[in-house]
Amino acid sequence: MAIKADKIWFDGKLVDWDEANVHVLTHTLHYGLGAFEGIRAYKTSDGRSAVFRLKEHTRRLFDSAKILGMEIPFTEEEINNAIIETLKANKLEEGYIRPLVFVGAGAMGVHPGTNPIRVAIATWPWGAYLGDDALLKGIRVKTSTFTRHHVNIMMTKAKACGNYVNSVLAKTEAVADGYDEAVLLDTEGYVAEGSGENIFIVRNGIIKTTPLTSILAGLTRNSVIELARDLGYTVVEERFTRDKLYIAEEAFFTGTAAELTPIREADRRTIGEGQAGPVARKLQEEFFKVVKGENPKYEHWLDYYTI
Ligand code: PPE
Repeated sequence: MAIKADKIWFDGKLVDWDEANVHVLTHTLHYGLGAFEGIRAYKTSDGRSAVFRLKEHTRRLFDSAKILGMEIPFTEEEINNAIIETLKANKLEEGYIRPLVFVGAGAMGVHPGTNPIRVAIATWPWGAYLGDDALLKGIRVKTSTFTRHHVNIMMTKAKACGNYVNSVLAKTEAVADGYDEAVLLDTEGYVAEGSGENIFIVRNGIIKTTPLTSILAGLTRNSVIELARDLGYTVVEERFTRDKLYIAEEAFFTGTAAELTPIREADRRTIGEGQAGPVARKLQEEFFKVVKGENPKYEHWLDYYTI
């Protein structure tokens, strides 16, 4: 799917979409050392728009850069402002936001040396990540033949560009095999996460999700845990095996792009009733209320703007 908007924020200023280009010797293109974010903005019920958990996403971008030893030549506040500026420049009432920090061209060789650290922010309209039916009906997943990262091989707390080779391999395999998404196991064989989502299961009414050890600390995961506890559900962060997923009453993915996507089948086994279950549906409903500004308790997760 081709995406497009008018402007991209690039190293401190807005440039035309078609002008936001880099040299082929861009260091990150060769070696993968870079960090990115995925953020969503939603149209709120009062006619304005709001970025969901903007500050936390920007904080994670800076954390990722720190882990990777990259110094971002802007402050967090400057990036927060730049994100809003880009959404406005593109007249986007809602959409997806992709900040990217990368090592520019200069010297080649593994050592990034004094190559410039560059920052781009793109925004574009992006609907349901896993297809229009996914949010309502749920998706089919496959346990990947690719293992998720070991904590001392890739930096799993960083949303690092290079980490996503593993995700692309797993996703491509799953789609080629006729599934919607991959579930990756960790290096010890426990369920870790999707190629671009965190994972939850429900059994005996208790919601369980993978602990943060080797997965990306998803902000949707964090939000859903808080919303679920607020609604009176018990949520435990505990590792579980793939067969626990098979016998779950419900399972679902969370992520900025995927939002809250129910899983209806795993490795050809129907999960629960084979459709979005009541817990997933309830949490989805609450989540969409929050992002649309319909729950005053969570106003602090929203940064409003108007076009
Ligand atoms: N795990 C992984 C590996 C991951 O990539 C994401 C986000 C998450 C968990 C959930 O994190 P959060 O968005 O903070 O709830 N994946 C992003 C990129 C997806 C893509 O295809 O690109 C996203 O959802 O924006």
